[in-house]
Amino acid sequence: MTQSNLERLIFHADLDAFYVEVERQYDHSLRGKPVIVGGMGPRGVVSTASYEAREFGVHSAQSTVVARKLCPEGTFLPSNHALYSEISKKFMAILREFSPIVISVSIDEAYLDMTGTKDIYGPPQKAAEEIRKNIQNGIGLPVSIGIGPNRLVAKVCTEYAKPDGIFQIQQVEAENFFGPQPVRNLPGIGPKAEEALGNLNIFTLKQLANAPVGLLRRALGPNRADYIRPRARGIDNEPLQERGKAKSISAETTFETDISGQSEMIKIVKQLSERVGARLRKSGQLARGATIKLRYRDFTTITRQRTFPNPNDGDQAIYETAQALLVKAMKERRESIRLIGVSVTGLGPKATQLSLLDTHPTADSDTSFALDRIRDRFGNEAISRGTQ
Ligand code: TTP
Ligand code: MG
Repeated sequence: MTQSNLERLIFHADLDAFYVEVERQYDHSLRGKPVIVGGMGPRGVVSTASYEAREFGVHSAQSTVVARKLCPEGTFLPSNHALYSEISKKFMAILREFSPIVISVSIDEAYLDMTGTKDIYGPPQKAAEEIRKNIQNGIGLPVSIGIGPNRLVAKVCTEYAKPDGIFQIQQVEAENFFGPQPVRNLPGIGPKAEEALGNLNIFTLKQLANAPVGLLRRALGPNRADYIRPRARGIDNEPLQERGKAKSISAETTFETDISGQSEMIKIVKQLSERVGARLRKSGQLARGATIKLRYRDFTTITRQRTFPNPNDGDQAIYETAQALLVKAMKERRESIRLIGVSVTGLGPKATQLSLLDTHPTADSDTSFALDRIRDRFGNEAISRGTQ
């Protein structure tokens, strides 16, 4: 399997039947048997069930009373949250040994950005095996790992990896892999959206991906429809970052008269990139990607985003990415523009990110720092990199 070192590589790790497996470490007689952990009172609910108990139809959030009826031979245990959260911390700490960018999303689940780690850990499957081995050795628990080009595909892959396995899908395979799956398999589609889509005779992700935009927008609302449609093909360009902590630094220019020349636009993108870059470096953070915003003469506004091969704070990386996005957008819609904006997204602390992922020398960053100092002393217009 070929995978360039710069392609995005996201792992999603999720412990198997977490609470049950912890209990099994203390009582080996529970291994291989139906075990249910949860609230034991009359109003208690199942926290989780072992895979053996799942065969009986027992599942999380079900009433324990119902679970007992479905699986009378199961062992029912109360949960011990303090213990589980202590083990969860150890789990996350092991994951952090493999990547500085680990986003934990629940007690037993996290995303790891493994982009550019091939030289360190070898191919993704091997890296995932290594993680599984360290988790087994460190906390004695089985874990499943989904591997994909983005968070969305990695998450869906974990479902196929479970239990106790690894499953990988590359970006080129993602559309075919997603196509036949029911819409409900797409993270973010709950029972309500499933029903709304079913009313439109949309049952599979392929049908969802190919559905007319207007129809979807009416059924799901415009924002949700626009968000979900590319995801049905396995496309997800969001940088890996804590939800709700999304931060960006941006600069934009509105023109007194609309501009139409591409070289003029590129010049402006360069200035905006340098402005954003200087603010980014001052903030002491690295960005994971850049975005451009274009507003056309008729006020329609688009944004286009792209992730950097490595977290970065150099002007050149921002400018090159923003320029490529501009050129691409202009190919799609050649029209005069009234506003251009450039921003950097997916900001994170520098010290940790540089340590592992950025194995390349940061000449861009160093040069940009030097230019910042000159600009600080002599003003913004004093010096500018040559346009290539
Ligand atoms: P999950 O990862 O959803 O489930 P799991 O680890 O038990 O099983 P698997 O990942 O193999 O499918 O949730 C992790 C833990 O969170 C789970 O062990 C118990 C707890 N939990 C609840 O308490 N209530 C719930 O409704 C769910 C879904 C999980
Ligand atoms: Mg789990």
